[in-house]
Amino acid sequence: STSAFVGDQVGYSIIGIDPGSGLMNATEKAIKAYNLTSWKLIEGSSTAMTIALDRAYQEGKPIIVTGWSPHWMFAKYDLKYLADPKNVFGGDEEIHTIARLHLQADQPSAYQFLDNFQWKPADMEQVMAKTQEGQKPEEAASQWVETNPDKVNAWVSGIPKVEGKRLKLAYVAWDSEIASTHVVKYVLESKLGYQVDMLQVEAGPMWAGIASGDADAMVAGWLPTTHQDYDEKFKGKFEDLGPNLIGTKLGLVVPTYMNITSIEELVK
Ligand code: PBE
Repeated sequence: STSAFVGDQVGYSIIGIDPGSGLMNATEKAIKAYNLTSWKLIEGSSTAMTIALDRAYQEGKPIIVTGWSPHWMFAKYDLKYLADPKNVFGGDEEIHTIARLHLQADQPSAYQFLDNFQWKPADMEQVMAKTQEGQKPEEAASQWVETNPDKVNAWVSGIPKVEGKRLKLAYVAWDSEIASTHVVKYVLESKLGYQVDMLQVEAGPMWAGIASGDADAMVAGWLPTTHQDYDEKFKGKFEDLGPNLIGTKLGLVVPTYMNITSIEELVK
């Protein structure tokens, strides 16, 4: 019957996140690449997406969302990525730390720590899980830092403490970046003596803010594919300190109870 087709089941809607995120751009590309002409991508936010997912999941209803890893939703629900045979969503992605120009000369201690900062998807997921359970991001971050002294010491050992210095971190309210940015802020403040301001913006302004020097750094640069447009647009106006996390993934995500495995099956 026609009502069995997944498009009819979900109203030809893919639940997206914030416009300007790499994931939304990639999904628009996927809609073209796979010829999903009757489908629409719904703009919203990370929070709205997870609320819609939770609601559908509780009722066992079909839903297609834009998703990424690391993310707490894969621990909370049984989910799967739809296969992406055209590789629109990219392969191995890394999250990079991006600094404004001259940060090394102006703030050597912060720069050195930011350059050292790197962790694993499982680390980030621990912080995200706590936040999801209802802890404030500040508490989840400080708790993680204080219970992982070996990892944290490796980031800060030998770096001179500062006094009376401020630093501005830009970030987007993606669950993964809320976790990482709060951890970095807490380490800068509690271990190195900085006072850190967090500037919450959208993806484009985040990159623009580093390029213009309005913000000092961010730990949310998804490369080489997700933020490729921003990377190219601002080339030469920032310093890439390399990956702080390796092992990410992006794509279209559905509950495992849905009888579908590939984006190609969305074509009627
Ligand atoms: N995300 C999470 C971001 C990067 C971090 C996948 C939602 C994006 O730009 O799409």
